[in-house]
Amino acid sequence: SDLLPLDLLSKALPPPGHVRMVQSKGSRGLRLASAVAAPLNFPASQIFTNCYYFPSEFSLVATVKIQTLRQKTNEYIFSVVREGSDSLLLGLRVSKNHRPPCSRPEQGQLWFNAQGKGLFICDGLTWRTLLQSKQRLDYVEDYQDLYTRSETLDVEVFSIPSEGLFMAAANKDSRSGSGIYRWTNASFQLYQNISTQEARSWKHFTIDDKIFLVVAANFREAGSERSVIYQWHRRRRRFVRYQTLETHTAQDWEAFRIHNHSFLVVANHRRDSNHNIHSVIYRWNPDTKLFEVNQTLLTSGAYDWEFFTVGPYHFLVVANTFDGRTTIISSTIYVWLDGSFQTFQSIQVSVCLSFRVSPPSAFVNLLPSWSEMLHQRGRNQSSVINACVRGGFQLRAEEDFYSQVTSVCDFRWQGYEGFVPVHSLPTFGCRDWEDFSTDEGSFLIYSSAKSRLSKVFKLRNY
Ligand SMILES: [Ca+2]
Ligand SMILES: [Ca+2]
Repeated sequence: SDLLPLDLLSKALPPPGHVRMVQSKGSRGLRLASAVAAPLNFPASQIFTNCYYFPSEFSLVATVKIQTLRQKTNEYIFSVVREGSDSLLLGLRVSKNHRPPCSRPEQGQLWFNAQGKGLFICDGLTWRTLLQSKQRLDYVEDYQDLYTRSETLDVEVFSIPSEGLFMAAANKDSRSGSGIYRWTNASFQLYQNISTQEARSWKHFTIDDKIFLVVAANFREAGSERSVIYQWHRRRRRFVRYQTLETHTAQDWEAFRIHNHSFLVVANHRRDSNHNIHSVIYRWNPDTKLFEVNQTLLTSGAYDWEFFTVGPYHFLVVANTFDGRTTIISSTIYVWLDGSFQTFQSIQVSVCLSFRVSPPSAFVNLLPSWSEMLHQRGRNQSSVINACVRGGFQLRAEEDFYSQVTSVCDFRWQGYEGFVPVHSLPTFGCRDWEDFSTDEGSFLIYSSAKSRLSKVFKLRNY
Protein backbone atom coordinates (compact mmCIF):
# COMPACT_ATOMS: atom_id res chain seq x y z
CA SER A 1 0.00 0.00 0.00
CA ASP A 2 2.96 2.35 0.43
CA LEU A 3 4.21 1.66 -3.10
CA LEU A 4 4.89 4.80 -5.09
CA PRO A 5 3.96 5.20 -8.77
CA LEU A 6 6.57 3.75 -11.12
CA ASP A 7 7.41 4.84 -14.64
CA LEU A 8 7.69 1.45 -16.32
CA LEU A 9 8.40 2.95 -19.73
CA SER A 10 11.55 4.67 -18.51
CA LYS A 11 12.91 1.26 -17.47
CA ALA A 12 12.33 -0.23 -20.90
CA LEU A 13 13.22 2.61 -23.26
CA PRO A 14 15.29 1.71 -26.31
CA PRO A 15 18.67 3.37 -26.80
CA PRO A 16 18.75 7.04 -27.91
CA GLY A 17 18.13 7.45 -31.61
CA HIS A 18 15.30 4.92 -31.65
CA VAL A 19 12.85 7.14 -29.84
CA ARG A 20 11.55 10.64 -30.45
CA MET A 21 9.51 13.06 -28.32
CA VAL A 22 6.27 14.09 -30.06
CA GLN A 23 3.40 16.40 -29.20
CA SER A 24 -0.15 15.37 -30.04
CA LYS A 25 -2.82 17.93 -29.12
CA GLY A 26 -2.61 18.36 -25.36
CA SER A 27 -0.33 15.44 -24.61
CA ARG A 28 3.27 14.60 -25.10
CA GLY A 29 4.57 11.15 -25.88
CA LEU A 30 7.37 9.05 -27.24
CA ARG A 31 7.42 7.72 -30.77
CA LEU A 32 9.40 4.56 -31.35
CA ALA A 33 11.37 4.20 -34.54
CA SER A 34 9.96 1.43 -36.70
CA ALA A 35 13.32 -0.31 -36.39
CA VAL A 36 12.40 -1.19 -32.80
CA ALA A 37 10.68 -4.43 -33.65
CA ALA A 38 11.31 -6.33 -30.45
CA PRO A 39 9.04 -5.62 -27.51
CA LEU A 40 10.37 -3.27 -24.86
CA ASN A 41 11.04 -5.21 -21.70
CA PHE A 42 12.90 -5.23 -18.44
CA PRO A 43 13.25 -7.71 -15.56
CA ALA A 44 10.46 -7.31 -13.02
CA SER A 45 12.99 -8.01 -10.29
CA GLN A 46 14.15 -4.40 -10.78
CA ILE A 47 10.95 -3.13 -9.21
CA PHE A 48 9.91 -6.03 -6.99
CA THR A 49 12.74 -5.98 -4.54
CA ASN A 50 12.08 -7.94 -1.32
CA CYS A 51 8.73 -8.87 -2.76
CA TYR A 52 7.90 -12.40 -3.94
CA TYR A 53 4.27 -12.00 -4.95
CA PHE A 54 2.51 -9.79 -7.38
CA PRO A 55 0.65 -7.05 -5.43
CA SER A 56 -3.01 -7.91 -4.88
CA GLU A 57 -4.13 -4.44 -5.92
CA PHE A 58 -2.47 -2.34 -8.53
CA SER A 59 -3.24 0.05 -11.38
CA LEU A 60 -1.59 0.31 -14.72
CA VAL A 61 -1.95 3.60 -16.56
CA ALA A 62 -1.04 3.36 -20.22
CA THR A 63 -1.66 5.93 -22.94
CA VAL A 64 -1.05 4.56 -26.40
CA LYS A 65 -1.74 6.29 -29.68
CA ILE A 66 -1.83 4.02 -32.68
CA GLN A 67 -2.84 5.29 -36.11
CA THR A 68 -4.29 2.00 -37.25
CA LEU A 69 -4.90 -1.08 -35.16
CA ARG A 70 -3.93 -4.19 -37.02
CA GLN A 71 -5.94 -7.26 -36.14
CA LYS A 72 -3.18 -9.49 -34.86
CA THR A 73 -4.17 -12.57 -33.05
CA ASN A 74 -1.52 -12.63 -30.41
CA GLU A 75 -0.25 -9.13 -29.75
CA TYR A 76 -0.21 -7.61 -26.28
CA ILE A 77 0.50 -4.00 -25.45
CA PHE A 78 1.53 -5.01 -21.95
CA SER A 79 2.47 -8.40 -20.56
CA VAL A 80 4.16 -10.04 -17.62
CA VAL A 81 6.02 -13.24 -18.52
CA ARG A 82 7.82 -15.78 -16.38
CA GLU A 83 11.53 -15.04 -16.39
CA GLY A 84 13.47 -17.53 -18.46
CA SER A 85 10.51 -19.46 -19.88
CA ASP A 86 8.57 -16.60 -21.56
CA SER A 87 5.24 -18.14 -20.47
CA LEU A 88 2.54 -15.51 -20.15
CA LEU A 89 1.37 -14.53 -16.65
CA LEU A 90 -0.59 -11.41 -17.42
CA GLY A 91 -1.35 -9.70 -20.70
CA LEU A 92 -3.43 -6.83 -22.05
CA ARG A 93 -4.59 -6.79 -25.65
CA VAL A 94 -6.18 -3.91 -27.49
CA SER A 95 -8.38 -4.18 -30.54
CA LYS A 96 -11.27 -2.41 -32.20
CA ASN A 97 -14.31 -4.60 -31.60
CA HIS A 98 -12.43 -7.67 -32.90
CA ARG A 99 -12.80 -10.20 -30.09
CA PRO A 100 -9.54 -12.08 -29.45
CA PRO A 101 -9.77 -15.82 -28.71
CA CYS A 102 -10.51 -16.74 -25.12
CA SER A 103 -9.88 -20.28 -24.03
CA ARG A 104 -7.88 -22.09 -21.37
CA PRO A 105 -4.44 -20.63 -22.31
CA GLU A 106 -5.86 -17.08 -22.27
CA GLN A 107 -7.44 -17.43 -18.83
CA GLY A 108 -6.80 -14.31 -16.73
CA GLN A 109 -5.75 -12.21 -19.72
CA LEU A 110 -7.20 -8.78 -20.34
CA TRP A 111 -8.66 -7.26 -23.47
CA PHE A 112 -9.46 -3.60 -24.06
CA ASN A 113 -12.01 -2.95 -26.77
CA ALA A 114 -10.95 0.44 -28.13
CA GLN A 115 -14.14 0.89 -30.13
CA GLY A 116 -16.70 0.05 -27.44
CA LYS A 117 -14.50 1.36 -24.60
CA GLY A 118 -14.68 -1.77 -22.48
CA LEU A 119 -12.21 -3.80 -20.47
CA PHE A 120 -12.70 -7.60 -20.36
CA ILE A 121 -11.08 -10.55 -18.66
CA CYS A 122 -10.95 -14.06 -20.07
CA ASP A 123 -12.30 -16.65 -17.63
CA GLY A 124 -11.01 -19.55 -19.73
CA LEU A 125 -14.21 -19.80 -21.77
CA THR A 126 -15.50 -16.32 -22.49
CA TRP A 127 -14.66 -12.63 -22.07
CA ARG A 128 -16.25 -11.19 -18.94
CA THR A 129 -16.82 -7.44 -18.57
CA LEU A 130 -14.66 -5.64 -16.02
CA LEU A 131 -15.46 -2.10 -17.09
CA GLN A 132 -17.85 -0.88 -19.73
CA SER A 133 -18.16 2.78 -20.46
CA LYS A 134 -21.56 4.38 -20.59
CA GLN A 135 -22.76 6.21 -23.64
CA ARG A 136 -20.69 9.28 -24.29
CA LEU A 137 -21.59 12.46 -25.97
CA ASP A 138 -20.28 12.60 -29.48
CA TYR A 139 -21.71 15.76 -30.94
CA VAL A 140 -24.62 18.14 -30.68
CA GLU A 141 -26.96 18.71 -33.60
CA ASP A 142 -29.21 21.71 -34.19
CA TYR A 143 -32.78 20.38 -33.83
CA GLN A 144 -35.47 23.00 -33.19
CA ASP A 145 -35.64 26.77 -33.17
CA LEU A 146 -38.26 27.66 -30.62
CA TYR A 147 -39.50 31.25 -30.69
CA THR A 148 -40.98 32.18 -27.33
CA ARG A 149 -43.17 35.21 -26.65
CA SER A 150 -40.27 37.10 -25.10
CA GLU A 151 -36.77 36.35 -23.83
CA THR A 152 -36.68 33.19 -21.70
CA LEU A 153 -34.91 33.35 -18.36
CA ASP A 154 -35.49 29.74 -17.36
CA VAL A 155 -36.81 26.50 -18.77
CA GLU A 156 -38.23 23.61 -16.75
CA VAL A 157 -38.76 20.27 -18.46
CA PHE A 158 -41.12 17.75 -16.84
CA SER A 159 -43.56 15.05 -17.76
CA ILE A 160 -47.17 14.46 -16.82
CA PRO A 161 -48.19 10.79 -16.71
CA SER A 162 -50.47 9.86 -19.61
CA GLU A 163 -49.98 13.33 -21.10
CA GLY A 164 -46.33 13.42 -22.06
CA LEU A 165 -43.42 15.80 -21.93
CA PHE A 166 -43.80 19.51 -21.15
CA MET A 167 -41.57 22.55 -20.88
CA ALA A 168 -42.36 25.68 -18.90
CA ALA A 169 -40.59 28.83 -20.07
CA ALA A 170 -40.15 31.78 -17.71
CA ASN A 171 -40.58 34.69 -20.10
CA LYS A 172 -39.30 38.16 -19.36
CA ASP A 173 -42.13 40.27 -20.70
CA SER A 174 -45.00 40.66 -18.24
CA ARG A 175 -47.50 41.71 -20.92
CA SER A 176 -47.25 38.51 -22.94
CA GLY A 177 -46.80 36.19 -19.93
CA SER A 178 -45.06 32.81 -19.99
CA GLY A 179 -45.52 29.76 -22.17
CA ILE A 180 -46.05 26.10 -21.35
CA TYR A 181 -44.95 23.92 -24.26
CA ARG A 182 -45.80 20.33 -24.99
CA TRP A 183 -43.66 17.82 -26.92
CA THR A 184 -45.89 17.11 -29.90
CA ASN A 185 -44.82 15.50 -33.19
CA ALA A 186 -41.21 15.38 -32.02
CA SER A 187 -40.88 19.07 -31.10
CA PHE A 188 -42.07 21.60 -28.52
CA GLN A 189 -45.35 23.35 -29.40
CA LEU A 190 -47.06 26.08 -27.35
CA TYR A 191 -49.70 24.42 -25.16
CA GLN A 192 -50.82 27.00 -22.61
CA ASN A 193 -50.11 30.61 -21.91
CA ILE A 194 -49.92 31.72 -18.29
CA SER A 195 -50.04 35.33 -17.24
CA THR A 196 -46.87 36.06 -15.22
CA GLN A 197 -45.19 39.18 -13.83
CA GLU A 198 -41.41 39.29 -14.20
CA ALA A 199 -41.26 35.49 -14.28
CA ARG A 200 -37.80 34.38 -13.30
CA SER A 201 -38.03 30.57 -13.10
CA TRP A 202 -40.36 27.58 -12.93
CA LYS A 203 -40.22 24.49 -10.75
CA HIS A 204 -42.24 21.34 -11.24
CA PHE A 205 -43.05 19.00 -8.33
CA THR A 206 -45.60 16.44 -7.28
CA ILE A 207 -47.35 15.70 -3.99
CA ASP A 208 -49.14 12.35 -3.90
CA ASP A 209 -50.87 12.29 -7.28
CA LYS A 210 -51.08 16.07 -7.62
CA ILE A 211 -48.91 17.80 -10.19
CA PHE A 212 -47.73 21.34 -9.50
CA LEU A 213 -45.76 24.13 -11.10
CA VAL A 214 -44.51 27.09 -9.09
CA VAL A 215 -43.25 30.26 -10.68
CA ALA A 216 -40.77 32.66 -9.12
CA ALA A 217 -42.38 35.95 -10.05
CA ASN A 218 -43.53 39.31 -8.76
CA PHE A 219 -47.29 39.45 -8.88
CA ARG A 220 -48.26 42.61 -7.03
CA GLU A 221 -51.43 41.75 -5.21
CA ALA A 222 -53.01 43.31 -2.12
CA GLY A 223 -49.93 45.45 -1.50
CA SER A 224 -47.42 42.59 -1.54
CA GLU A 225 -45.29 40.76 -4.07
CA ARG A 226 -46.38 37.19 -4.67
CA SER A 227 -45.31 34.02 -6.45
CA VAL A 228 -47.92 31.56 -7.67
CA ILE A 229 -48.32 27.78 -7.44
CA TYR A 230 -50.35 26.17 -10.25
CA GLN A 231 -51.90 22.73 -10.23
CA TRP A 232 -52.49 20.48 -13.21
CA HIS A 233 -56.25 20.15 -13.67
CA ARG A 234 -56.83 16.65 -15.01
CA ARG A 235 -60.21 17.21 -16.60
CA ARG A 236 -59.44 20.61 -18.09
CA ARG A 237 -55.92 19.44 -19.00
CA ARG A 238 -54.57 22.84 -18.03
CA PHE A 239 -52.56 24.38 -15.19
CA VAL A 240 -54.77 26.41 -12.85
CA ARG A 241 -53.91 28.77 -10.00
CA TYR A 242 -53.62 26.92 -6.68
CA GLN A 243 -51.94 29.08 -4.02
CA THR A 244 -50.01 32.35 -3.83
CA LEU A 245 -47.12 33.01 -1.44
CA GLU A 246 -45.51 36.31 -0.51
CA THR A 247 -42.02 36.58 -2.01
CA HIS A 248 -39.48 39.34 -2.63
CA THR A 249 -38.00 39.52 -6.12
CA ALA A 250 -38.14 35.72 -6.11
CA GLN A 251 -35.50 34.11 -8.30
CA ASP A 252 -35.83 30.38 -7.76
CA TRP A 253 -37.93 27.70 -6.10
CA GLU A 254 -36.69 24.32 -4.98
CA ALA A 255 -39.03 21.46 -4.07
CA PHE A 256 -37.94 18.52 -1.93
CA ARG A 257 -39.12 15.79 0.41
CA ILE A 258 -37.80 14.81 3.84
CA HIS A 259 -39.35 11.87 5.73
CA ASN A 260 -42.58 11.99 3.72
CA HIS A 261 -43.01 15.72 4.19
CA SER A 262 -43.06 17.99 1.15
CA PHE A 263 -41.23 21.32 1.22
CA LEU A 264 -40.67 24.33 -0.97
CA VAL A 265 -37.96 26.93 -0.52
CA VAL A 266 -37.84 30.28 -2.28
CA ALA A 267 -34.79 32.41 -3.06
CA ASN A 268 -35.85 35.94 -2.10
CA HIS A 269 -33.38 38.19 -3.87
CA ARG A 270 -34.12 41.60 -2.38
CA ARG A 271 -36.85 43.69 -0.78
CA ASP A 272 -36.69 47.16 -2.29
CA SER A 273 -32.94 47.83 -2.16
CA ASN A 274 -32.20 45.52 0.77
CA HIS A 275 -30.53 42.25 -0.26
CA ASN A 276 -30.03 40.86 3.26
CA ILE A 277 -33.46 39.40 3.80
CA HIS A 278 -35.02 36.07 4.71
CA SER A 279 -35.59 33.31 2.23
CA VAL A 280 -38.45 31.08 3.29
CA ILE A 281 -38.94 27.32 3.59
CA TYR A 282 -42.59 26.22 3.32
CA ARG A 283 -44.02 22.88 4.39
CA TRP A 284 -47.04 21.18 2.86
CA ASN A 285 -49.84 20.75 5.40
CA PRO A 286 -51.68 17.54 4.40
CA ASP A 287 -54.81 18.63 6.31
CA THR A 288 -55.28 22.07 4.78
CA LYS A 289 -53.53 20.97 1.56
CA LEU A 290 -51.62 24.26 1.50
CA PHE A 291 -48.01 25.30 1.98
CA GLU A 292 -47.24 27.00 5.30
CA VAL A 293 -44.13 28.87 6.49
CA ASN A 294 -41.79 26.40 8.18
CA GLN A 295 -38.46 28.20 8.59
CA THR A 296 -36.74 31.37 7.42
CA LEU A 297 -33.03 31.67 6.58
CA LEU A 298 -31.10 34.93 6.18
CA THR A 299 -29.69 35.19 2.66
CA SER A 300 -27.88 37.89 0.67
CA GLY A 301 -29.24 38.50 -2.78
CA ALA A 302 -30.22 34.81 -3.01
CA TYR A 303 -30.35 33.52 -6.56
CA ASP A 304 -30.68 29.76 -6.42
CA TRP A 305 -31.46 26.89 -4.06
CA GLU A 306 -30.55 23.23 -4.53
CA PHE A 307 -31.50 20.31 -2.33
CA PHE A 308 -29.44 17.12 -2.16
CA THR A 309 -28.96 14.09 0.01
CA VAL A 310 -25.73 12.41 1.03
CA GLY A 311 -26.33 9.10 2.80
CA PRO A 312 -28.80 9.83 5.61
CA TYR A 313 -28.21 13.61 5.52
CA HIS A 314 -30.28 16.21 3.73
CA PHE A 315 -28.72 19.44 2.54
CA LEU A 316 -29.81 22.72 1.04
CA VAL A 317 -27.36 25.02 -0.66
CA VAL A 318 -28.10 28.64 -1.45
CA ALA A 319 -26.28 30.74 -4.02
CA ASN A 320 -25.81 34.22 -2.50
CA THR A 321 -24.84 36.97 -4.91
CA PHE A 322 -24.78 40.39 -3.27
CA ASP A 323 -25.00 41.79 0.26
CA GLY A 324 -25.54 45.43 -0.70
CA ARG A 325 -21.83 46.25 -0.75
CA THR A 326 -19.94 43.46 -2.46
CA THR A 327 -20.43 40.42 -4.64
CA ILE A 328 -17.52 38.61 -2.98
CA ILE A 329 -19.60 36.78 -0.43
CA SER A 330 -20.00 33.19 0.57
CA SER A 331 -22.76 30.81 -0.33
CA THR A 332 -24.07 28.53 2.38
CA ILE A 333 -24.79 24.82 2.72
CA TYR A 334 -27.42 23.93 5.35
CA VAL A 335 -27.97 20.50 6.88
CA TRP A 336 -31.27 19.12 8.20
CA LEU A 337 -30.86 18.40 11.93
CA ASP A 338 -33.61 17.84 14.50
CA GLY A 339 -36.39 19.05 12.26
CA SER A 340 -34.82 22.20 10.81
CA PHE A 341 -31.99 23.39 8.58
CA GLN A 342 -28.82 24.57 10.27
CA THR A 343 -25.68 26.11 8.77
CA PHE A 344 -23.28 23.37 7.75
CA GLN A 345 -20.60 25.07 5.68
CA SER A 346 -19.91 28.31 3.88
CA ILE A 347 -18.26 28.20 0.52
CA GLN A 348 -16.50 31.05 -1.18
CA VAL A 349 -17.55 31.32 -4.79
CA SER A 350 -17.71 34.89 -5.93
CA VAL A 351 -21.05 35.78 -7.47
CA CYS A 352 -22.47 32.34 -7.36
CA LEU A 353 -25.48 32.29 -9.63
CA SER A 354 -26.52 28.72 -9.33
CA PHE A 355 -25.67 25.17 -8.49
CA ARG A 356 -26.46 21.93 -10.18
CA VAL A 357 -25.85 18.89 -8.09
CA SER A 358 -26.01 15.25 -9.00
CA PRO A 359 -25.17 12.62 -8.02
CA PRO A 360 -25.01 14.13 -4.57
CA SER A 361 -22.61 11.66 -3.01
CA ALA A 362 -19.88 12.91 -5.27
CA PHE A 363 -20.78 16.54 -4.61
CA VAL A 364 -18.67 16.53 -1.49
CA ASN A 365 -15.56 15.69 -3.48
CA LEU A 366 -16.42 18.40 -5.90
CA LEU A 367 -16.47 21.30 -3.49
CA PRO A 368 -12.76 22.04 -3.18
CA SER A 369 -12.36 21.88 -6.92
CA TRP A 370 -14.63 24.83 -7.57
CA SER A 371 -12.50 27.40 -5.87
CA GLU A 372 -9.42 25.73 -7.28
CA MET A 373 -10.72 26.07 -10.76
CA LEU A 374 -11.61 29.70 -10.25
CA HIS A 375 -8.06 30.42 -9.21
CA GLN A 376 -6.59 28.41 -12.04
CA ARG A 377 -8.64 30.14 -14.65
CA GLY A 378 -7.91 33.54 -13.16
CA ARG A 379 -11.56 34.42 -13.27
CA ASN A 380 -12.77 37.73 -11.97
CA GLN A 381 -15.71 38.66 -9.78
CA SER A 382 -18.21 38.39 -12.56
CA SER A 383 -17.52 34.71 -12.96
CA VAL A 384 -20.02 32.13 -12.03
CA ILE A 385 -19.61 28.49 -11.49
CA ASN A 386 -22.46 26.18 -12.12
CA ALA A 387 -21.89 22.58 -11.27
CA CYS A 388 -23.75 19.79 -12.85
CA VAL A 389 -23.32 16.20 -13.76
CA ARG A 390 -23.91 14.17 -16.86
CA GLY A 391 -22.67 10.66 -16.31
CA GLY A 392 -19.60 12.05 -14.61
CA PHE A 393 -18.86 15.44 -13.24
CA GLN A 394 -19.31 18.51 -15.21
CA LEU A 395 -18.90 22.08 -14.26
CA ARG A 396 -20.49 24.85 -16.13
CA ALA A 397 -18.71 28.14 -16.06
CA GLU A 398 -20.78 31.17 -16.87
CA GLU A 399 -19.66 34.68 -17.45
CA ASP A 400 -21.15 38.11 -17.34
CA PHE A 401 -23.36 38.33 -14.32
CA TYR A 402 -26.85 39.86 -14.55
CA SER A 403 -26.90 40.49 -18.25
CA GLN A 404 -26.32 37.23 -20.02
CA VAL A 405 -24.10 34.26 -20.35
CA THR A 406 -21.84 34.60 -23.31
CA SER A 407 -20.73 31.03 -23.60
CA VAL A 408 -21.29 27.74 -21.93
CA CYS A 409 -18.39 25.46 -21.28
CA ASP A 410 -18.90 21.98 -19.95
CA PHE A 411 -16.16 20.54 -17.84
CA ARG A 412 -16.20 16.87 -17.10
CA TRP A 413 -14.73 15.64 -13.85
CA GLN A 414 -12.08 13.15 -14.76
CA GLY A 415 -10.71 12.41 -11.33
CA TYR A 416 -7.01 12.26 -11.95
CA GLU A 417 -6.98 15.14 -14.40
CA GLY A 418 -9.54 17.27 -12.57
CA PHE A 419 -12.02 19.22 -14.65
CA VAL A 420 -11.32 19.18 -18.33
CA PRO A 421 -13.29 21.05 -20.96
CA VAL A 422 -15.27 18.63 -23.09
CA HIS A 423 -17.59 20.75 -25.16
CA SER A 424 -18.39 24.34 -25.62
CA LEU A 425 -21.47 25.54 -27.39
CA PRO A 426 -21.57 28.88 -29.09
CA THR A 427 -24.54 30.60 -27.46
CA PHE A 428 -26.19 33.96 -27.65
CA GLY A 429 -26.92 35.04 -24.12
CA CYS A 430 -27.66 31.52 -22.92
CA ARG A 431 -29.46 31.83 -19.63
CA ASP A 432 -30.50 28.32 -18.76
CA TRP A 433 -30.41 24.82 -20.14
CA GLU A 434 -31.99 21.46 -19.39
CA ASP A 435 -31.56 18.05 -20.91
CA PHE A 436 -34.30 15.53 -21.55
CA SER A 437 -34.98 12.31 -23.41
CA THR A 438 -37.90 11.24 -25.56
CA ASP A 439 -38.57 8.30 -27.88
CA GLU A 440 -36.72 10.36 -30.49
CA GLY A 441 -33.50 10.50 -28.46
CA SER A 442 -31.61 12.72 -26.02
CA PHE A 443 -31.91 16.48 -26.24
CA LEU A 444 -30.64 19.68 -24.72
CA ILE A 445 -32.73 22.84 -24.61
CA TYR A 446 -31.31 26.21 -23.82
CA SER A 447 -32.92 29.55 -23.44
CA SER A 448 -31.66 33.02 -24.09
CA ALA A 449 -31.96 36.12 -21.93
CA LYS A 450 -31.19 38.24 -24.97
CA SER A 451 -33.39 36.83 -27.68
CA ARG A 452 -36.82 35.27 -28.12
CA LEU A 453 -35.14 32.27 -29.63
CA SER A 454 -34.62 29.16 -27.52
CA LYS A 455 -32.88 26.24 -29.15
CA VAL A 456 -33.27 22.48 -28.91
CA PHE A 457 -30.22 20.38 -29.70
CA LYS A 458 -30.14 16.67 -30.30
CA LEU A 459 -27.34 14.83 -28.55
CA ARG A 460 -25.65 12.15 -30.61
CA ASN A 461 -24.07 9.49 -28.46
CA TYR A 462 -21.59 6.82 -29.35
CA1 LIG B 1 -34.12 25.46 -15.40
CA1 LIG C 1 -32.38 25.65 -8.23
